Amino acid sequence: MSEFFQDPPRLGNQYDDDALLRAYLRWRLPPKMLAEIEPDLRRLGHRAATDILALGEAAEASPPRHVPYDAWGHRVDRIETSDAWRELDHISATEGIVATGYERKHGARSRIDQFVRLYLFAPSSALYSCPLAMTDGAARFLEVHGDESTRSVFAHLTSRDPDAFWTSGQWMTERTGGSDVGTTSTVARCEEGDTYRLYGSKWFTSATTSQVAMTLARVEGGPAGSQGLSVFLIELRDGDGRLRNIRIERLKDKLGTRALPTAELMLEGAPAQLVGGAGDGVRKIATLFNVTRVYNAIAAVAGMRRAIALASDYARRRRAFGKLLIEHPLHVETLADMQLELRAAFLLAFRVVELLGKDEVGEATESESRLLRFLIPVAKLYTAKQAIAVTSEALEAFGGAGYLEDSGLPRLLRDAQVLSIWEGTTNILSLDALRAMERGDTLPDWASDVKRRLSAVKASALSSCTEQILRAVHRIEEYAARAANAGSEFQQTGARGFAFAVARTEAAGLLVEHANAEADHAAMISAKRWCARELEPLVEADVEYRAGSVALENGG
Ligand code: MFK
Repeated sequence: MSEFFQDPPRLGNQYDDDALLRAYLRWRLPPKMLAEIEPDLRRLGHRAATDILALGEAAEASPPRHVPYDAWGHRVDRIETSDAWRELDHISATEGIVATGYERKHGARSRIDQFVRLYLFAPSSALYSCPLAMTDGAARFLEVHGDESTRSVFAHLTSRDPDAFWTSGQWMTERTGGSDVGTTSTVARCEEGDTYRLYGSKWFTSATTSQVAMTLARVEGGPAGSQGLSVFLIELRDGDGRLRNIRIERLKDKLGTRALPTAELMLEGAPAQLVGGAGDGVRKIATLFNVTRVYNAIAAVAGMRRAIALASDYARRRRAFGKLLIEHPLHVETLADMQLELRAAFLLAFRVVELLGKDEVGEATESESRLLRFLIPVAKLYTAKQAIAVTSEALEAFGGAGYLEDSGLPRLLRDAQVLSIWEGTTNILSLDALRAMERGDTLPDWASDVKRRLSAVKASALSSCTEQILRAVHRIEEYAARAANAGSEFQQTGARGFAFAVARTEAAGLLVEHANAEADHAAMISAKRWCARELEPLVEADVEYRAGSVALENGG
């Protein structure tokens, strides 16, 4: 009797195999542009399943190491990374993962081109996508707030030449936390002109092997709060590769993102350049973190797609109860739910990418710019939470193998878990969306944008979906008006429910618009299923009860 061995899941070309991605590109790109970029995407899709995947796995197997001292007792603070990690840096330059967005060969649509590359690259890259996010955010920051003196750094950050390519870190988080950034205690002492020295500690610093970093500090004697902060550019090392008055305390011991060197460090008079003028640092650095939040959303949908690709392949190999998993109706139903979640999140994330691209080249209307400001936190918080749910479900689809480290599967979930934590937690972003809505009076923009897009939907099979979405928009508007009357505490209590309702309704509009344009069976079924399941109940009306019940159950 022969022994049974289960086949592991396999990945094919991650561009060719992704029907949703290809349908989206056919829908949103002019055929000429798609024909131009498709060979690159197909090649990257192949690499994502072959050499880049192997490098990502090698980087994960050989995490970074902090070497504080050399053999003779000198403080050296080296962070040793694997060859694979460094190779991923080179590949991200040559594949133009950041550069494509700044070359703007296809105008506003260049961001679509770029973020599709990221989508293919990220899930194989062992989180090299994190330094790239910070690099892109820093590039955008310098494009908006920099001047002649920062031009060469911008050129490094957006280079395709691996020898010239630099990455940037983003050091906002201090011991006081990553959310309440206004309490930053790092002090900047002026030397002359725009040159300062920074003193303080940074608790989580992304990608500490980067050549530069953007950080916040309070110019000595400046006012408290976020208005008193300014943004600084640090070049980490001198010509001999030594850190410039920066001491690395330790690398963080994290649940996931293990190939990524995240350090805790002390700034002991690190030379830094003030960029964008003194003060209003949080408002200015928002240019950076709005970009990194879009990366987060794309990484989230890319992670979901990878988990589903593996689970779907496995379902075609794994036999149980006499047939393949893919022949079991309930298993198929579970995979279909995951795919639907991905489809909705994908369209939401790329909607934000489209708006970002338009905004950056000056083609967005004022209303679209306000919409972008509102939808960035909504898309980030929603896709992050769904990525955790979908990757968790995918692990279950493998049974016990999904729980074994050497299957490589648990990493999908560990790396998804960070997505709702960094770059603004779910609650912080829910409150941010609320503020963006109020300050910009954005809800009418959003409602009329959804209605305008639905008005173009002609397919009669989608008419009930359209009605459901219009009702949902109406309920959201009613809720927002009622919450505004009830006061800030009521609004804040309901902020998460509100943000999720907006996310689901926005996604519903996009699913219907896409189904109408493609008239494809999967798109139609997805739109109907989503509208039937996700649009009721949308906003929890009873937020007062919710707040009260928490207090009661905790003895308050
Ligand atoms: C693997 C484990 C970890 C790995 C580590 C990786 C490295 C670590 C990475 C991190 O550190 S992740 C944590 C990153 N932190 C954040 O993303 C910040 C989260 N907190 C927020 O987003 C808060 O909402 C915020 C800090 C902005 C609140 O601060 P304030 O001082 O109360 O801000 P306020 O008053 O709301 O806004 C100040 C100004 O900024 C306002 O401008 P105006 O006064 O002109 O109106 C805001 O409109 C503006 N602003 C705030 N958020 C904005 C924005 N503008 C545009 N876009 C936004 N998103």
